[in-house]
Amino acid sequence: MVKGPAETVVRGACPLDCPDTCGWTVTVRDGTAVALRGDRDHPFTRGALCVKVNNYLEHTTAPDRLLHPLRRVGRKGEGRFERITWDEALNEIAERLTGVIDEHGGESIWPYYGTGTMGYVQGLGGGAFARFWNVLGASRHDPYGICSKAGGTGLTYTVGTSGGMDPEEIQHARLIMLWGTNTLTSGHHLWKFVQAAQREGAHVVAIDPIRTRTAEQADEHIAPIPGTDAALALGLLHVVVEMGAQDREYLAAHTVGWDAFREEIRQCPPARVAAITGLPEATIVALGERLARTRPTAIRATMGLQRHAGGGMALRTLACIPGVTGDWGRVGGGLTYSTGAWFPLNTAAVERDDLRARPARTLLMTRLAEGLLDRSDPPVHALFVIAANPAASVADQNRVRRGLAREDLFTVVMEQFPTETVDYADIVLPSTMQTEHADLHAGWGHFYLSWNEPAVAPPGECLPTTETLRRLAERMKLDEPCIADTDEEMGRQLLDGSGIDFDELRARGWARIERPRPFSDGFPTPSGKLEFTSERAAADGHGLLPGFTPSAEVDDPGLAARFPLVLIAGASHYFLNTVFGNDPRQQRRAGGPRIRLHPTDAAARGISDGQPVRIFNDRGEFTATAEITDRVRPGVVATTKGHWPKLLGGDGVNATVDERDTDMGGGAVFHDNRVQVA
Ligand SMILES: Nc1nc2c(c(=O)[nH]1)N[C@H]1C(S)=C(S)[C@@H](COP(=O)(O)OP(=O)(O)OC[C@H]3O[C@@H](n4cnc5c(=O)[nH]c(N)nc54)[C@H](O)[C@@H]3O)O[C@H]1N2
Ligand SMILES: Nc1nc2c(c(=O)[nH]1)N[C@H]1C(S)=C(S)[C@@H](COP(=O)(O)OP(=O)(O)OC[C@H]3O[C@@H](n4cnc5c(=O)[nH]c(N)nc54)[C@H](O)[C@@H]3O)O[C@H]1N2
Ligand SMILES: [Mo]
Repeated sequence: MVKGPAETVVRGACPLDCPDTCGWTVTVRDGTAVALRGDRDHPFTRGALCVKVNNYLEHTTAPDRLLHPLRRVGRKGEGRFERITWDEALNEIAERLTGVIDEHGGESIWPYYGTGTMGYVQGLGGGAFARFWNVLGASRHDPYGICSKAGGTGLTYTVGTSGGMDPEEIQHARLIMLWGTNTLTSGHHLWKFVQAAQREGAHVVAIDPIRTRTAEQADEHIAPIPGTDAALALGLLHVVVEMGAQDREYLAAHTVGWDAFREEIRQCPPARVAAITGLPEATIVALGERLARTRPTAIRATMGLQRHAGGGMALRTLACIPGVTGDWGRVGGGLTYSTGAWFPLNTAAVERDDLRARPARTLLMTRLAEGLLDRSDPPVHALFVIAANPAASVADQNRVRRGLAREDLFTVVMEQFPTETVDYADIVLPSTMQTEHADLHAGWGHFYLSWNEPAVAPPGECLPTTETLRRLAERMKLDEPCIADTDEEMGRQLLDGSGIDFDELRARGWARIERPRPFSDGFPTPSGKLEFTSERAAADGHGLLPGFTPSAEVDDPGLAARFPLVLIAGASHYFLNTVFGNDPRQQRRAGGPRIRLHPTDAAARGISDGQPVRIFNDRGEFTATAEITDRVRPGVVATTKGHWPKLLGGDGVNATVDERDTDMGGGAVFHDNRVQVA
């Protein structure tokens, strides 16, 4: 699109791991990006960005941006480097990787990618990265457990997929339950659909142990003990069934196992659920009655409530609610978690599993410490990190650091900024940012695909992941032709068979995926129906029926005696995971790490507002400023992810989090964590 003589407007999309995947436009004058705005034409994000990404252009020119390849000269973790050329960097990497493969086999390489970019060409989709490592026979990497996999797995037992209702339909709901989700912070574009429903008289309930800014804007806030949501769901259904408000027609036509599940519900009267959840019985009864009366009811759940030992089961049970009320069958009813599963992308064509000579093990993003310190089948000898900052974002930070500090480990980190993780690299490669490379994105909070067209040339010597791997493949004499594919070719491959035209997508910037309303064409389960009883879950060891699986640490009385406070560390309003943690403007807005304590917990410890405190358990500790507030329940304390420990001169919140799996999908347990504060 031409604007003035020397001014063009280039369409793109935000690459960050937020459900909204905003459409944006970049105004370029004489080769320089001069403005970045929300794309007004994008049907879901409608021209608005967020308090973080509004300043994305400034972030691309930040003084600490990595612009050249570097080689470590100091100790691992120290962050001292010398500048080298791309030739030197690629030669050294090629030589070291070849050596590792010859000596220990391909599986001793761990290609480690995170959520820095959600792009299917450059990043999380695996994309070009996957095909390169498939050719080399490296270990496989699973990044999903750190974020959403527990809940996704639980949902899949009940409804066959983690993709639920179209979030836009929330505007038609009359009861909206924002369940373990902080919409106004972690994906605010949904809010206008919530407000549209409110204008039509909808009642909005936030279910969150913390009175977040979202809970504050809701009509009602219910604060259960963390990790007890499945019990609450069963208690609400108890009220519905007592009132005879279950949808008998829907149950008969579209579900299996209702009789058995109804028995499970009978075991959970509100009085019992009140004792488990720490909620007044009357609150449970009142919400249950409202649920019984209000059609359609929409549940918005995201990742917060599944970062617990019972997180998979929690989502499995929540997905049953619209089955009992029949709301899955009504426009504006159902549950939405992550829409990602609905996108008809041909990821296989880009990842190219067929290039593997033999099967390989899968290493979990969440288990970096174990992978580096304990695995011997074979040990990991080379780690290649892109779009991840595990030294800050992964559980058990102290052990992660010990693993990264191993002298016999060869580590490459491809990054935009000198993160905590970069400090442990042998070789650092400077990465392009979103305005400088091409990519394809699928939202996970709506039904729109985006194409991100590069707007400007990269600064310094920055390269995209794709180009880096093409050049590395040349050095390593990999003759597999597809490795030379261009970014555009991979974009086209991803759309192959999707019914979406690449050139149209590119011209408009976004495209809605065409599909029937979920689940008007049946549930993608083995029975084709919603499965209250799931043979698959039973076979996987999770029981035939949904139910309530207690948290591990929250529910451990022995541990509670030593560490009486449950710590929740959710999304920060001002950072996106650890992205922007180095941005002075965002640091100022965030105001340093804080820990929210209830007045009774503060008083019991003699802690006053604004005081620096230590938050610790057997795994580690970090420091934060005490904020005394009734936004948290007694016994619950809250902080956020996102701060860079290295800039604060200590450890971060993840020093206290255990490297332990949730019940399903190998998820991380960030909010199932007991600490003491002093
Ligand atoms: N501004 C901003 N936006 C983000 C991110 C960010 O870092 N900053 N991160 C992005 C990413 S990677 C993701 S995965 C999403 C995550 O988005 P969310 O799912 O919103 O993630 P959290 O902030 O972890 O948790 C949401 C809420 O769940 C609550 N919670 C914790 N435990 C429980 C529980 O047991 N039961 C209930 N009912 N509630 C509980 C927390 O108090 C929190 O307010 O957001 C994305 N958006
Ligand atoms: N305590 C606690 N910890 C958590 C969570 C929590 O709720 N509580 N949430 C977890 C969740 S949901 C997630 S998703 C993870 C996220 O954990 P990570 O996936 O490690 O994400 P980030 O920490 O944001 O690090 C991403 C890095 O990628 C870089 N990057 C961005 N774009 C690109 C690119 O195009 N190329 C390259 N090479 N690099 C790029 C950024 O500069 C940034 O340093 O954190 C988890 N950690
Ligand atoms: Mo995430």
